[in-house]
Amino acid sequence: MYKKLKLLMGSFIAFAFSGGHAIAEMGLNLPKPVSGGAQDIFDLHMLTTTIATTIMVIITLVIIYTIVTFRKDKNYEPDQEFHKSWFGRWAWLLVPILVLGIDLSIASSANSVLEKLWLAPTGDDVMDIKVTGHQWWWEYEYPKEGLKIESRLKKHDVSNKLYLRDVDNRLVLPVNTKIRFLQTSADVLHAFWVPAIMGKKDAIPGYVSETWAEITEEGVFRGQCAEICGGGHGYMPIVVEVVSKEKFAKWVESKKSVMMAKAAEALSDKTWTKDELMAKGEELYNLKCAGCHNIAGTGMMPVFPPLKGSKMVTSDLSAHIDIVLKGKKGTAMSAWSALLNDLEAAAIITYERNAWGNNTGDVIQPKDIKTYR
Ligand code: HEC
Ligand SMILES: [Cu+2]
Repeated sequence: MYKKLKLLMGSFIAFAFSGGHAIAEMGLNLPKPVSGGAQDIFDLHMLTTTIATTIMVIITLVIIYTIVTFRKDKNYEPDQEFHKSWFGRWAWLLVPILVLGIDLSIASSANSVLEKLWLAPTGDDVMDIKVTGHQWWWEYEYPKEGLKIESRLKKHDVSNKLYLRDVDNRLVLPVNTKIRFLQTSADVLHAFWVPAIMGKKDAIPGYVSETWAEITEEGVFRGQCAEICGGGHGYMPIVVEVVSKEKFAKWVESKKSVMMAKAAEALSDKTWTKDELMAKGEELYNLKCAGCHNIAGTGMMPVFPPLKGSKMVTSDLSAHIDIVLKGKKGTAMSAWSALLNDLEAAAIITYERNAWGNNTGDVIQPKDIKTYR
């Protein structure tokens, strides 16, 4: 028995310490807010926590006092006439009034915070960011700036402090600017949430929900998808980098030139060699498709089919191109046509048809994709 208990204690302690990285992240309070809205949420949280803690302390003291003072071994005689006293009569009215008063003082501040967070500001000085949740990564669009960014989990080893909290491409935003986040989803419910910056709303397929913030501090702020969205829900962190307006303008220019170069490459009439397509395809596949179909193309049955040895991938080319561009309704295989240019789609499909022993020898060129669009 004693041995068993020791074993149990041992495993409990091991478990508690194995959560080291999670615990390192765990401050005692909400993260420090860096926008008016987040500050309001923070203040509301402090108000309710203060009220709740005060009530808890008072009640605990009363209970302790009661237990100690009125205990049986002191031969305390219970007061049988208590309900006839002044307090005994009025307590039934006064206590509910007190409780309701506390409730309403919380509710009215909560309501004004909600009203402020609910409606995003509009106007020329408001910057829009379209946030699209995908299984399992984030797409950020800057409509006015003409920019698009794909942000995915950066793989880390478990000992890293930012384990599961870092991404390849950050959402870069200017400081002291009203920003409206237009959230939607390409597949299932997600929620774009960075606690230091704004309130939380679901990203819903076929619908746009708004959150907004005016961030008053430069820095790096982290969040997570806050609506359970399938097996990769824990693998779609959010990293926002807030920079000065000048730095932001420079960043936009540099990103834009990279985007233009990529677009020009895709539009050129060049005929690509198999090796070039395979190299590009492998990189893109591992980044965008392997989350479901696996690096080794083996899929994850029963939901995600293997591409290695798949009948479609080894024979039916038009069905293969079709499912990659248009997806398959009602499954997690979404349409990639808007997310891949002709070159990228050609490279990925060439890779899938030749990797992992698929060896079809097929080489798909960007112009082949164009005819399918
Ligand atoms: C979120 C998960 C997910 C991602 C990411 C994903 N797929 Fe799929 N894919 C699926 C599912 C689920 C199916 C099965 C659909 C069905 O029921 O027929 C599928 C089917 C396929 C098929 C058909 C296989 C067969 O034998 O029927 C191909 C080809 C394919 N995906 C290619 C890709 C490519 C290329 C990418 C990356 C650009 C990709 N997929 C990304 C989930 C995913
Ligand atoms: Cu999600």
